[in-house]
Amino acid sequence: MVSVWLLLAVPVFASAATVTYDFNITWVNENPDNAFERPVIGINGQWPLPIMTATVGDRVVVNVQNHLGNQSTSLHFHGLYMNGSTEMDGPVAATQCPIAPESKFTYDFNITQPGTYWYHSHDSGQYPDGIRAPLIIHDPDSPYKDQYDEELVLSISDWYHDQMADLIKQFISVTNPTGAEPVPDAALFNDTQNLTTPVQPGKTYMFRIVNIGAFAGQYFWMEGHTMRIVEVDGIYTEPAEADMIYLTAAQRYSVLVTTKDDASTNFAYVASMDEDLFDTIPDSLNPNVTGWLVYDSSVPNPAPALLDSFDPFDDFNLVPTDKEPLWDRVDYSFNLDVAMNNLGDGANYAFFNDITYIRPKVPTLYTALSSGPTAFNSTIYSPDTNAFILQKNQVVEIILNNNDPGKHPFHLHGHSFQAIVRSEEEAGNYVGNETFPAIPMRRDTFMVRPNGNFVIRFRADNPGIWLFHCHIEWHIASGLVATMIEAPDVLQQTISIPRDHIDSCIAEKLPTEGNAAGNTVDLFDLSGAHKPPPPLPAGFEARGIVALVFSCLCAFLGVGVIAWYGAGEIGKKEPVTGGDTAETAAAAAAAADGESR
Ligand SMILES: *[C@@H]1O[C@H](CO)[C@@H](O)[C@H](O)[C@H]1NC(C)=O
Ligand SMILES: *[C@@H]1O[C@H](CO)[C@@H](O)[C@H](O)[C@H]1NC(C)=O
Ligand SMILES: *[C@@H]1O[C@H](CO)[C@@H](O)[C@H](O)[C@H]1NC(C)=O
Ligand SMILES: *[C@@H]1O[C@H](CO)[C@@H](O)[C@H](O)[C@H]1NC(C)=O
Ligand SMILES: *[C@@H]1O[C@H](CO)[C@@H](O)[C@H](O)[C@H]1NC(C)=O
Ligand SMILES: *[C@@H]1O[C@H](CO)[C@@H](O)[C@H](O)[C@H]1NC(C)=O
Ligand SMILES: *[C@@H]1O[C@H](CO)[C@@H](O)[C@H](O)[C@H]1NC(C)=O
Ligand SMILES: *[C@@H]1O[C@H](CO)[C@@H](O)[C@H](O)[C@H]1NC(C)=O
Ligand SMILES: *[C@@H]1O[C@H](CO)[C@@H](O)[C@H](O)[C@H]1NC(C)=O
Ligand SMILES: [Cu+2]
Repeated sequence: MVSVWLLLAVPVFASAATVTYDFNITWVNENPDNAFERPVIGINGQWPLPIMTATVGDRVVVNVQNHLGNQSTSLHFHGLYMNGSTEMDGPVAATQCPIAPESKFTYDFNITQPGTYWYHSHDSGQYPDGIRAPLIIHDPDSPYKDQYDEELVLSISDWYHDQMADLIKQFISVTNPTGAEPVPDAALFNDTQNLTTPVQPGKTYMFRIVNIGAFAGQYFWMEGHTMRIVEVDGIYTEPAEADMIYLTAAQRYSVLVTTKDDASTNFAYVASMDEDLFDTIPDSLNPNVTGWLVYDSSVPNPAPALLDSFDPFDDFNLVPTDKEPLWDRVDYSFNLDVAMNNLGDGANYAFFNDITYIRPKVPTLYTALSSGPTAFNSTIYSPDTNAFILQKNQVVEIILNNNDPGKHPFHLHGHSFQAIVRSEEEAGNYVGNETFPAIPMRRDTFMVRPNGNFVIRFRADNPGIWLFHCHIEWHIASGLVATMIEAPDVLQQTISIPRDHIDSCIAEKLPTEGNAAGNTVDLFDLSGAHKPPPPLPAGFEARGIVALVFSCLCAFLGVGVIAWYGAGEIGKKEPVTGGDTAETAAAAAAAADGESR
C-alpha cells in the first residue's frame, strides 16, 4: 500500500517542485572570441552563465546578489508570461527599481508554459556585457517528446569588445547624428567559437536555438542536414522543414535534426550575422561563427562552404499545433509608428508616434498600484512612457508602421501574440486590405521589414505592466519602447510588492508611489519628471545637423564640438535628470535609456 501511495504521490510533487537559484553577480574576465580579453558579467564567478531549467508547473526562486560594485542590475525572464506576478518580470522602471550594488533581490514566480526562453538583465542596456543565457522549460506533455533522443541547447550571439556603458555614450551622441549602431566584433556559439558537438549516427536531436545577442539577426544552417522546426518562442508548431532559419535578437527555435547513418564525416553548422543591419562593415569583421556536428572526433572538421546569398524559412508561415484561431473581433486597435530622428541635443533617438521613451522616476507598476481609479488615466504614467491602457480580456491589435529603413525585432512582455500581417520591405504604412491567416503564427518577438509594417493581436488576459519594445539593445537605449498597462484594477487587488523590491528603490533613492514624477498629491502634476531633450529648433532639419557635424568632424573633432555648441539654439539643453548638473549629451543619453538608472 505504501509503495502505491508513493508512486501516485511522486508525480504530483514533481509537478509542484520549487527550483531555487542563488546568483552572485560579479565581474569576471573572459575572451570568448580569442581576440580580446575583457570584463564580462558572470554569475557565481563563472561565465558563460548557467542555463536555467525548470518544468511546467514549477515555482522558480532566484536569489540575486549584486556584487558588481559599480553598476546596478536586474533579471528579466524573456517570454515567460509571469501570470499573476508582473512584479517579477524584471524591466527596470517598468516593474521594479534597479538592484543597487551590494543589494539582494528575489524573483519568485510560477511557470505556466513550456518552451525555449532566456534570461537577461533589463537595466541600462547591460545584457550584452554578458548577463544573458538560455532558460529552458521542460514539458512532460510535449507533443514531440517521443520524436527525439536527446536535446541540445545552442546560443548564438553577437559580441563586442567594448563595454555597453561606453558604447551607449558614443551611440547617443552629437558626434553620431545618424544614429549608426556600434558594429559587433564577432559572432559566438555558446559564448565561444569553433564549437564541437558530439553526435551519434541515426539519432534525432532537438536543438533549442536562442539568439541572446544585442543587435544582429543571425542566419543559421547545418550542412548536410535538414531542420524540422517544432517550436518558436515557446509555441509548438506543426513540423516545418527548413534548410536555413533566421533568428532576430531574442528569437528562439526548436528544430529536430536526424543524424546520418554513416559516421565517417563531420559537418559544419554556421551562424552568419545579418550585415544589412550594419551601417558600415569593417574590413576585419568576420560575421560568421562555425560549429561542427562531430560524428567521429578522429576525422577533420571541414571548413564550411561559402554561400552567395541567404534564403531563410519565413516564420510567418508557421502553424501552431494548438490551432488557435484568429482573434477576429478586435476591441482595441492602435498604431505605433516608428521613426528615428534628432532631438535638440543633436543626438539621434527612436520614436513611437513621435514619443521617445523616457524612464519614469517611479516604476510604472508602482504608479498603477498607488493611484486608485486614476490608474486608468494614462497621463499619470507620463506621456514619455508611451502608456496604453488595456482592459481585462480585450482583444488588442497593434498596427506597427516602420518609417525607418532598418529591420526591427519587436518584443511584447507577458504575452505571445498572433502575427497576422507582415508586409514586404518598402510597402509603407498598413492600408488594411490584407486577408488574415485563419490560424496565425504566434511568437513573442517579431521582425518588421525596412519601411514595412506588421499587425499583431493578443488577448489582454494577463494583468500586468508589460513593455513592448524593439529588442535591438541600441534602440531600447534610444527610446523605442511603449508600456502596456493591462487591467490595473486587477493589479491593485492582487499584487503586493515584496519588501526587498521596495528596499532596492530606497537604496537607489527612488520614490515608490505616486505618478511618474513621484507626486502622490496631484497625480496629474508631472513636474520633476524625467524629460527628453527638447526638439530641434523650428526650421532646423536633422539633415542640417548631420551636415554640420560631419563637416566639422572632417575638419577636426574638437573644433566640431565647439562649433556645435556655438550653433546657438540647437546646442541648448534642458536638465534631464531633475537637478543634475552634468549636462553632456551622454547624460541626456543615459536619461533617455528606458532601462537606465
Ligand atoms: C559573491 O562574490 C564576491 C566576489 O567573488 C564575493 O566577495 C562574495 O563573498 C560572494 N558572495 C556570496 C554570498 O557568495
Ligand atoms: C576559431 O577558429 C578560427 C580559425 O581557426 C580562429 O581564428 C579563432 O580564433 C577560433 N576562435 C576561438 C574562440 O578559439
Ligand atoms: C565597472 O567595473 C568593471 C570591472 O572592473 C570595469 O571594467 C568597468 O569599466 C566599470 N564600469 C563602469 C561604468 O564604471
Ligand atoms: C504559484 O502557485 C502556488 C501553488 O499553486 C500558488 O499558491 C501561488 O499563488 C502561485 N503564485 C502566483 C503568483 O500565482
Ligand atoms: C552548448 O552549451 C551547453 C552548456 O554547456 C551544452 O549543454 C550544449 O550541449 C552546447 N550545445 C551544443 C550544440 O554543443
Ligand atoms: C561568411 O559566410 C558567408 C556565407 O557563407 C560568406 O558569404 C562570407 O564570405 C563569409 N565571410 C567571411 C569573412 O568568411
Ligand atoms: C486624464 O486626465 C486628464 C487630466 O485630468 C484629462 O484631461 C483626461 O481627459 C483624462 N483622460 C482620460 C482618458 O480619462
Ligand atoms: C493593398 O493595397 C496596396 C496599396 O494600395 C497594394 O499595393 C497591395 O497590392 C494591396 N494588397 C492586397 C492584398 O490587395
Ligand atoms: C498566462 O498568461 C497567458 C498570456 O496572457 C495566457 O495565455 C495564459 O492563459 C495564462 N495562463 C494561466 C495559467 O493563467
Ligand atoms: Cu530596433
